[in-house]
Amino acid sequence: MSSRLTGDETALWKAAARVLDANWTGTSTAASPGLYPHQWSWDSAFISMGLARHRRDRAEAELLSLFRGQWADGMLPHIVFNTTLARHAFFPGPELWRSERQPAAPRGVHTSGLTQPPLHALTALRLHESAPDADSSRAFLARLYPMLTAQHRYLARCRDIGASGLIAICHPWESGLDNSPAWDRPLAALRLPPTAYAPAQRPHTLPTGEDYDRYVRLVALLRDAGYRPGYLRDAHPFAVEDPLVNAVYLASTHALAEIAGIVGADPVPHLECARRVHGAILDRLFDPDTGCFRPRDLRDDRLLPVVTVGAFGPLLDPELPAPIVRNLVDLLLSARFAGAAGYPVPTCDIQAPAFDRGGYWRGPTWISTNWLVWYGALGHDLPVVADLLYGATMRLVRQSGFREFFDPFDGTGRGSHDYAWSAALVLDLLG
Ligand code: 9YW
Repeated sequence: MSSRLTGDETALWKAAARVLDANWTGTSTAASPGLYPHQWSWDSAFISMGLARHRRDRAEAELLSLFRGQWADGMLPHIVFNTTLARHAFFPGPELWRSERQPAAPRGVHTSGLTQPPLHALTALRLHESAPDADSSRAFLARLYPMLTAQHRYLARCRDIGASGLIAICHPWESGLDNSPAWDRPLAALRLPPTAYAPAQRPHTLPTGEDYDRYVRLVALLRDAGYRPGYLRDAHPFAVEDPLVNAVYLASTHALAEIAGIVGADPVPHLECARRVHGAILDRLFDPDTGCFRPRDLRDDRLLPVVTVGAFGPLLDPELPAPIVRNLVDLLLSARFAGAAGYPVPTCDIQAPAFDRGGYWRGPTWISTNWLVWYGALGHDLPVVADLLYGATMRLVRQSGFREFFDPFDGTGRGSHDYAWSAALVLDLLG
């Protein structure tokens, strides 16, 4: 803990550290006690950043434990199941994914067959930047580098479905923003076979009903096709290039180039990949008419209509042109986002018909997306925006605790309590 914290900040820091301690399973961190008892991929990356400020040993263990679930083709799954828990501790559990039947999946560990935003190289570099012991940190990076490289190679080889340099998500869960209104149109267009899974098995705080039914059917299609890259590319009905996912991919690709330099590997292939992704984000996901970024549906080659918090993802691109940065800041501060929300950043444009202040990723503020926009703002030297996000995030957790998500107007906490990434990212922000 930093010695320059005020009394109030020290209390917050200690409360956040207590959440991470309580959620530690001995080898990794449960995303939230009760509701999400397993290890989720991008949660793990955020959590590791917080652990780095509190329990460095656990920060490294967290990432290594996640990569135990990495498939032979490099795919890093979005859930690594805790096999010591009852089989039905979370639905959908291993029985939906059946990873044990996939030749590429690791033995002795059950995983999902989808991935999530590839934040991990950025996390690894951030861990290195705050490391007390440079030699041991370099050794850790050298151990992780081949796994990170394999993860990025998988994405470039198997997820560049549009042959554009960008990676595509094949399921809303892969975006991390599960029921975002961004996915409404491609989901509505699906013609899917019925499934045997009953939505009633889900806890009431999670999206259920017709959308949920579609999520499960999409998984069944992927699974029955053996999660094959050829199927994903040519036949799977859901394939979207998302600006937030691709901006995270780009930031992590830059981080991978830096890590390569630190561990004595060649950074050039990563820099070349970064150049391509940067160009493709601008060419394919920026809409000059509205001045913002939106996801591209690869199945009908159109930009999706709703503007969400994902529009600010490209602030993570260090080379984003200055006029576009200004557009994004204007949009962020406007009445569509921070201008009308006491506790920004709402996850959907407040003026969009789909906006729902209590609807999970359809409006509420989340600490993870706040952190990503804050980090992007710092990279573009936007102290006013960064301070706004820092201040809003601290007010949220002071007022409502480490909740899963928050009402963007009055800051009421919603969803699960003691949510690990909310605590971890507060530790990272406090420094
Ligand atoms: C689900 C664990 C996950 C996050 C996702 C979030 C939620 C629930 O919780 O998903 O059913 O997978 O949407 O981003 O990783 O915290």
